Amino acid sequence: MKAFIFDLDGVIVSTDKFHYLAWKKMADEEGIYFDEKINDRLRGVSRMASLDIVLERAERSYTSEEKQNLAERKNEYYKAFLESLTASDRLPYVTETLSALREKGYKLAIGSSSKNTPIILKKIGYENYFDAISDGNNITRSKPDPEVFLKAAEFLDEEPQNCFVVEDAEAGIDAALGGGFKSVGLGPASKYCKTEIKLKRFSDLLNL
Ligand code: B16
Ligand code: MG
Repeated sequence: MKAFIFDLDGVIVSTDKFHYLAWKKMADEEGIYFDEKINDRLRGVSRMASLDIVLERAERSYTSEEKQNLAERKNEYYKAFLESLTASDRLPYVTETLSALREKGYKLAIGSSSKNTPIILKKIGYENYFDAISDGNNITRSKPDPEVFLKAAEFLDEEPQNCFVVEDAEAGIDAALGGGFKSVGLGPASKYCKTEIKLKRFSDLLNL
């Protein structure tokens, strides 16, 4: 194996709580029921596909213009929460494990559905760290489609079968498998039946 492609939210940094709070604020304002269980279904899913899931509980239908406005409003709330992010919000074991993987000679990339990836990486002090970044800004199809990881492999100049994809979301594991990558699951993805390598903590990557 030559490279690791990391999902961002839920793997490198925990921004999922900010996604939850931002969706919750927007949903409350609209009188739409929303809870943490619904939020779990949004992991790794693009902003507009997430909105469709949130609107399943709405009492009326929304025009595409209204949907755009709701998604933008949620994103403004989310970006306000991101302001408080610092390097200390990197998830446990991330900093030392990435350094050790780099020393072992692996290439390191990001494969995230988020269009806010550049802002998040800057806030946590990783803006110039990765060998390649593939995110919501360079894809047309969101996870579970493999496009985001295939682009990351292309940017790294590596074949999918030579790359691990590290994910916390079922949609991300499906994307990794669909693209021919070796799937590694942490958190919720470590309990998913299709995940090939299930890990307890980020530092377990050093034993692969
Ligand atoms: P944005 P990941 C995903 O990031 C999040 O898990 C998901 O909850 C979010 O809806 C998606 O990014 C889009 O984010 O609204 O910032 O473009 O897990 O693929 O790193
Ligand atoms: Mg994720």
